[in-house]
Amino acid sequence: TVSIISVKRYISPDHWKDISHNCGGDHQSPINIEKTKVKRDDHLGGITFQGFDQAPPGQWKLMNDGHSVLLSLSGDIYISGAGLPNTYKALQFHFHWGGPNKDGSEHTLEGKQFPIELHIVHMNTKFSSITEAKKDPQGLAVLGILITVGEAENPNYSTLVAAMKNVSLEGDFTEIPTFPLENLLPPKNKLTQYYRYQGSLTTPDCSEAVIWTVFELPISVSQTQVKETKTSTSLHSYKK
Ligand code: SG7
Ligand code: ZN
Repeated sequence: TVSIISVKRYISPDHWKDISHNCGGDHQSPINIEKTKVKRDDHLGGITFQGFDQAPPGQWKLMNDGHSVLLSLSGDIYISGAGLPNTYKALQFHFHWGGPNKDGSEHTLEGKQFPIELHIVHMNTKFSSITEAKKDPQGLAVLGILITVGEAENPNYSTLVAAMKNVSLEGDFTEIPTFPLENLLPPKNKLTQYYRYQGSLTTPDCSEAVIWTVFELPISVSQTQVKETKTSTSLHSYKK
């Protein structure tokens, strides 16, 4: 008998523009954030978080999509204010990390890369699908949370890392109990310190449809938790 095996071709980020025109655009993410080039804008103000302080009913689905480990959110979770042109609904969050011995944040601060980066993806409520939202520069709003190594284990992160071990291969999924999303944000009194710019999705098709908010302060997890994240799952590559 002959078996036909389908092989997924590996495409490095340098060649993403060959498969998706957007990836060669002028407003591509991620970026290196340099303080000397940032302008302070006191009119932006703080983000209004809605539904971040409670665990919605039911469970959330965690899956390995090949580029990241992604958690599909349910419940009424929204952000607005802070210069955003509308209210944005939280759809999913996911993580980016490097190889076992390589940092993996996508955004860098003054050239410094962090071990892991968390993205909470929100869609402008005037749209009803990602496909529509991706065509508009104000279609999506992503919150970027940098993750650094600290002394203590982060209890909020433990459930997630434990569940990641169940989605080690592309296409795998599992269910996990919901929790208040604010558990994954920097401390409340630091949330007004963020960087804002107009950018793109960081994976193909690289649509330039994202209002980025990258928090200045990282959250911290233990060295063991970083290691567990990096080894739990196998993924493709990133721009960084
Ligand atoms: C990951 O990054 C997934 C994608 C996400 C993409 O591949 O999380 O999510 C889905 C649902 O495919 O794309 C549209 C979208 O959220 C890029 O997201 S990112 O720019 O925040 N890294
Ligand atoms: Zn991302």
